[in-house]
Amino acid sequence: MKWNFPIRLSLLGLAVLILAACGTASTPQPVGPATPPAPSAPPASPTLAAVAANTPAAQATATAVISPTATGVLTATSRTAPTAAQTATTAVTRTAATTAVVTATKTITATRGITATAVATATKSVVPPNPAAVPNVEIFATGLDTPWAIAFAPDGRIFITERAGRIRVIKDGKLLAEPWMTLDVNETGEAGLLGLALDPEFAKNRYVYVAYTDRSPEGGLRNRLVRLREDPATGKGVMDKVLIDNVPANTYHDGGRVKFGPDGKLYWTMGDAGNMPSAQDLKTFSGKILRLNPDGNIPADNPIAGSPIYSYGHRNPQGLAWQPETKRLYATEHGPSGEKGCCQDEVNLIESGKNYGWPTITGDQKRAGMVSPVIQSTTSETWAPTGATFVTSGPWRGALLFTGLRGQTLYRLTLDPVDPAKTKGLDRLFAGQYGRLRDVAEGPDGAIYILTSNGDGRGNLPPDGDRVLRLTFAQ
Ligand SMILES: [Ca+2]
Repeated sequence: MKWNFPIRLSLLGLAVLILAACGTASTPQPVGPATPPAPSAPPASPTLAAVAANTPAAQATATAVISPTATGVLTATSRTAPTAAQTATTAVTRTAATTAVVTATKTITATRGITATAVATATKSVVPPNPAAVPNVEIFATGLDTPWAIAFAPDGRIFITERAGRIRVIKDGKLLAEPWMTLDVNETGEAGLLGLALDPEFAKNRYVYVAYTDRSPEGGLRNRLVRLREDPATGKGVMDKVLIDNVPANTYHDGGRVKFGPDGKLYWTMGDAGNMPSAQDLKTFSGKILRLNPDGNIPADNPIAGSPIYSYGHRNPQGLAWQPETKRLYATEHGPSGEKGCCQDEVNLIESGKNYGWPTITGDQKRAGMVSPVIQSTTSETWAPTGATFVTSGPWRGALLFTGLRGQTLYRLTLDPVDPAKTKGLDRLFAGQYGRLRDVAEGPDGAIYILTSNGDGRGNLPPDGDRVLRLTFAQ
């Protein structure tokens, strides 16, 4: 027994979905309504995906979905469907620079001896990125004091740290006057309240993670990573748990970036706190990128058993970003400012357990057992790089953006799609226009948000304070 499903149009009318099914059956079942309606909005995922789904009574339907933002390397995947008698395979191919094809195949053997195979293929035009596209820049919020990190809650709120210890919230486009929480920090030099990340399950558990510098009971500076919690009764933050305490601190080189990786682990960057050799010492957390479970325990697959150290040999890393399709981690790092020459700010491809060289090597120097940066700013240019993010949508998608303090620039780095340790180009945007730039992040609305840092003692603060800039592109 053989039958064909009708051709359907789906995916915003752009993708053509050809659905065919064949099979044998002792009692052929009528072909009911096949796939549910295609989603009216593009999938959020930047990767290509194919989904095969079953209808009851041993009929097979398959739907292929292609994200319009798909770029880069496409891979084939396969999986076994939840019940033993079902198998599904998905193949993703790219037929041209601007076209991608997803084929999903599903075979079902059901209880009544029916075997059905469905094949679905969807083709979608993929508009190529246009790095030359010029964004509209909106001053989204003003009146901030040295903001350091920005993060987006699933309920639409935007959380921003201010280095003096305040966690501010933008709700419905307005910066709320009253902080979500004020922490007792020690704002001195580059230290104070720094990074912030929301738990991936924030909607359920309301956990917020921050890193800050304060004074220990003995009076010395220390860095700590803590978990906060939003009290549902008040909508305000309260201390929940100290995850790592008493990490050496200084008035400078305190790292401070806090982010969740796509692996669900919590990452925290730590600078050398002015003690250069400590970056090579695996007994201290200075000069490291640390990786934790969200509850503060050590992940079993960390490179050093029982240690949160994920990579070492860092001077002062302050930006983390994961390439969406490959999950590769890139980090920005401040190069020397006199103690070992000048400049040579870095972007590194971070891999588990690797040594990034500080203070033994700088810039492009190489040494066995150490990893040199994918790009560095040379001895004649200073970026002072901090926040970083990959762009997943719009004409800049695929680029790694990072902000510069001293450079007063938004840097747009194009990585080599073949060799992840090489780059294809670096563009410098808005040089000097908005002053010192601290953090950059892509919002859930696809806009790019940037924090200025002109009130940090090293810039020229406008009368309306530090700002959140919002970058969008004309449709
Ligand atoms: Ca290095």
